[in-house]
Amino acid sequence: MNKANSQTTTTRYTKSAAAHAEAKTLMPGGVNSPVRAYNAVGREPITIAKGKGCVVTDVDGNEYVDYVGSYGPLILGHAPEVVVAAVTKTATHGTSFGMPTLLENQLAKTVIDAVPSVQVVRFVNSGTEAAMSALRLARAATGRGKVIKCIGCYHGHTDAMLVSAGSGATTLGTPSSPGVPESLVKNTLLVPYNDLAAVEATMQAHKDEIACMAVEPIAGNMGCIPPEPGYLEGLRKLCDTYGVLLLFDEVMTGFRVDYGCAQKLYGVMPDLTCLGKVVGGGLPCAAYGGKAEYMRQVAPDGPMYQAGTLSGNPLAMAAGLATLQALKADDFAAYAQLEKSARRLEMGLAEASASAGVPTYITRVGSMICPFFVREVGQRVVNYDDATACRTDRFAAFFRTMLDEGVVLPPAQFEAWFIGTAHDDDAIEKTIAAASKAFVVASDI
Ligand code: KE4
Repeated sequence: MNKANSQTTTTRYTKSAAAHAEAKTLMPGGVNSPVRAYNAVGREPITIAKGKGCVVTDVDGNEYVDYVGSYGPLILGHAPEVVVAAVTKTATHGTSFGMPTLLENQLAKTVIDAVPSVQVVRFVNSGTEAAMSALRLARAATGRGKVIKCIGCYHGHTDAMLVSAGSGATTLGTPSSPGVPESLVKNTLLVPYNDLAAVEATMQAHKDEIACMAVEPIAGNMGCIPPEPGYLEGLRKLCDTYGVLLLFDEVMTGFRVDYGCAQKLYGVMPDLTCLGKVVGGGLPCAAYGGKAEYMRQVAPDGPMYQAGTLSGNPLAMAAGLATLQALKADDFAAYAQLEKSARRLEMGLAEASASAGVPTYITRVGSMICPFFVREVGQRVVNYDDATACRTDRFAAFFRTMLDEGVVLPPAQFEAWFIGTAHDDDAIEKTIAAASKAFVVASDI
């Protein structure tokens, strides 16, 4: 193991180490979301002091090119002027009312105009809340109880979705967390991602029992795994055949891979859509939406209950609006820029891993990218089994060296990296140079 990587707290990380030591006495794992604890990469987390553009600075003053991007929301980078100005101005007029505001109308109109399948939308505060609510709506609208989800896809921590796979292709899930009783997951059916036959078999075996098929149109929670050609179209057809609602969880892909989300990129229309991350521009905001015939069943139009104190709050609405307006500007110029930067990074990573003799399978959809540390050259990653077979030990070593070189990545092989409009050529080239060193270190593992 490279000497630098064996050190968890050199002088470079002294203040982060102290901050984390204190945090662990106060919060579970010293964090407010488990992935931030760095358990998958064998070192302590850095504590961030500030961010600007594509750079974050830790409490020791170290600067990093950032590909976490808050796990997706920061498509414009940290503290973009347009968002800061909008939030600051809005805050001077109040932060929350518990009464309707025009900002909610404005963001709702923007979302409905942008997302092809969404006719009516409800704002909530997190992706978990969006997925939980959309699932409840699917069950209410169909009168059916079961849901299909893909092994390795993540739809937030609502009980029904905290399900791990048993053996076999089509499995009744078992709870993936203590505190989730069997009774709450017995209606959750699991299939491998990118496997239409398993979906058809499940729908056939549970005819008239399934309310919806929930899926990330691009799986972003086991790395970045694009749908195989025909997969999404096949899900649409199967859902139509069996009277199952198709729920696209676009919390991560929404406005990320296309202004019209993955559903526009692939031309497949779901019945319900979850949004999050980018739609809130870095503030707590998410949404679920879809066809009016379903959404009009949500209270108070209809009987399906869902509520939230801070849902649609002005600060999140202002941040989301400013972000989407920036993405739309100059005929969606941001997406062309993101594509250019992401393609350059993809090529650079491929060249660096090849020259270090480290087998990788690099996936990318727009500004979501993931180098999988596969075991053999030529191996593909199309589902959870493929992803979990990767050399996570090599990824961890790669991660630690990248951090020492001033590049901070999502701290697990099973996360996507996010490129934003603030990642300029210098940042991309610095990342590729760091990766050249980090792949050599990983090759020693
Ligand atoms: P939140 O409840 O974390 O806002 O959203 C849950 C969620 C729902 N659906 C998809 C497709 C998601 O990617 C997420 C959250 N993504 C993770 C990233 N792997 C959030 C990071 C974290 O858990 O800290």
